[in-house]
Amino acid sequence: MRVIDSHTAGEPTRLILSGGPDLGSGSLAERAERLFREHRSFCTSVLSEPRGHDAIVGALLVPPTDPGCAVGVIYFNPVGPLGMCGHATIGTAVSLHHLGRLDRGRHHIETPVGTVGVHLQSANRAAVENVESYRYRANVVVEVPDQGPVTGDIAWGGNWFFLTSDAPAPLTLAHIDQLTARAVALRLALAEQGITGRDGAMIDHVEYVAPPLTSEGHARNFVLCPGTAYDRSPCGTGSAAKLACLAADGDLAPGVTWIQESVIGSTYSLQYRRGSSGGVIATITGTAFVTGDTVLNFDPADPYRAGITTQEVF
Ligand code: PYC
Repeated sequence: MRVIDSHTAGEPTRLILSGGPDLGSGSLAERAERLFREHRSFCTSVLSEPRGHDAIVGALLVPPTDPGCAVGVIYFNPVGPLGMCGHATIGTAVSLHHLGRLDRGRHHIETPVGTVGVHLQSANRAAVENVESYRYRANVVVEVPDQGPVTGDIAWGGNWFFLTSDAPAPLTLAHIDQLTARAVALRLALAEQGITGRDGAMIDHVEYVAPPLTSEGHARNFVLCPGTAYDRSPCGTGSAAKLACLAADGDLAPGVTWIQESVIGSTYSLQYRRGSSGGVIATITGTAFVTGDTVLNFDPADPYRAGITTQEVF
């Protein structure tokens, strides 16, 4: 199986070029669902140890249903499919350019939650025009065991997020273990208390937000992804969800630049325009680098060929 590895603002993407399962026809949402239902060991074998680690996001190239799209992509991490993925879209565009398969300029990419725009500005920099994002509920209080009440907003940015400024520790690498443990407990409490996204959708990302630590940043975040890995980048879909909340509060006007810092200090530059359904269309600009062009081997005799994993979403 040939893969191209990259990182976007520190967050890794593994683009699968060949050797993936045949997902048949249907919408990308149907094919993404089929990927995890019928080919789970493929997902864990490609992403989990010993070939990978929990933070890697897979990007499986599939034929798009819309002939106007350059490619279709299904994003997934070791515990399940993602709707959209900002960092992996930037990584995919940069990796396809590295292979000579995508020219600089504007393209469309089909994802399970809709078509996004990609403007490949240079060999390493791309701007993603995301699906429409919106705040679903504001000032939601969740009772978290050993933490007390935590207040936050629920927003859609291509995945579901609970965003809160009730961070348990400074958003720095020195506090990763504490941030992760608290965010996992918060996500579990959301599920146990029936607090969901629209139509009962599970909230699988938790985003702590705090003031920036650099002079150019506007805010810093820590984002827990499905499973227990945190996003090394500022999380493209999480940053879009943040912009939807800022727009809903009247705290950021369309077209104004927002610099979002991640917990490792990497940044995305964002702006938004109004969407047709009352939300925002965020543009997420970031930088990616190709780190490997690899052939993965799967030896039938290898007891760990399907990866080492016990993790469920929680
Ligand atoms: O960049 O949208 C993102 C993302 C989601 C999960 C990991 N990265």
